Amino acid sequence: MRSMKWMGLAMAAVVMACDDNPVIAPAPAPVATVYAATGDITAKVDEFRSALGPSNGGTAGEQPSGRREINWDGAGANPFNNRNDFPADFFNTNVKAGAVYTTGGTGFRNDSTLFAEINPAYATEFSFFSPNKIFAAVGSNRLDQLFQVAGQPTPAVVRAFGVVFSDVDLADQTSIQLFAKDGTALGTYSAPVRSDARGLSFVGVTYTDAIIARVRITLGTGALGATVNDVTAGGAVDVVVLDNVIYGEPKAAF
Ligand SMILES: [Ca+2]
Ligand SMILES: [Ca+2]
Ligand SMILES: [Ca+2]
Repeated sequence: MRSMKWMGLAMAAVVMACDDNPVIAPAPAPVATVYAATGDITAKVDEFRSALGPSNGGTAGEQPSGRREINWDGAGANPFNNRNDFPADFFNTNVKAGAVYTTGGTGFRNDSTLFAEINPAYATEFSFFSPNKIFAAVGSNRLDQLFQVAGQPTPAVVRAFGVVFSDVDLADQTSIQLFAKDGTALGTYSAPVRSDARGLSFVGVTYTDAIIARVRITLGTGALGATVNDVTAGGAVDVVVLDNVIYGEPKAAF
């Protein structure tokens, strides 16, 4: 069976060669559309939202189109705020938005104090996009977002992903890296360096089809810490945190 298949391919190649068209082109790589902004990022974030469609909020079940968005600000998260044990699956159990997180660190923190309880100096570095909670991994500057059908444990894929970051000081250190469901890396997209007093940056990517199964979010060059100061505050680490996470409707990944 296998050899017959090969013969068939060989014959096809000969036929194509006779046709003056000897090159069998591989399938083209998916084309990404990138949205990036720093300074006043509102218009670019709105443009990205519009490209994805209306918000499906915390509606359970796979919706035909639209987007999901996590702003970390809802009252439902209050019991977990300003602690280092924010539930990794909060945004597909408590709130059915199809997002789960992993990290090589020790946990996650949803923070209403600009992380001042970790390090008082952070309050002058960080700001929020949506008032007033912001988010980071604990013990690591990396976290991965995986997708599930909203309210279900079914693995899912999305066609778009974007993040608002706070206090990106160094170029090409804060990024989103996208992976397909077979683990193939689709691309890495850096957030622009901050450019105004508020210090927010945005980067987002859309594809035509839902092909993103996992996103690695890298926040600057090191984890937050009581003795870890930012590069613009006399320290050696570019500390960065995130606010709004915006992504396409999670579709069951068969
Ligand atoms: Ca927020
Ligand atoms: Ca800074
Ligand atoms: Ca920084």
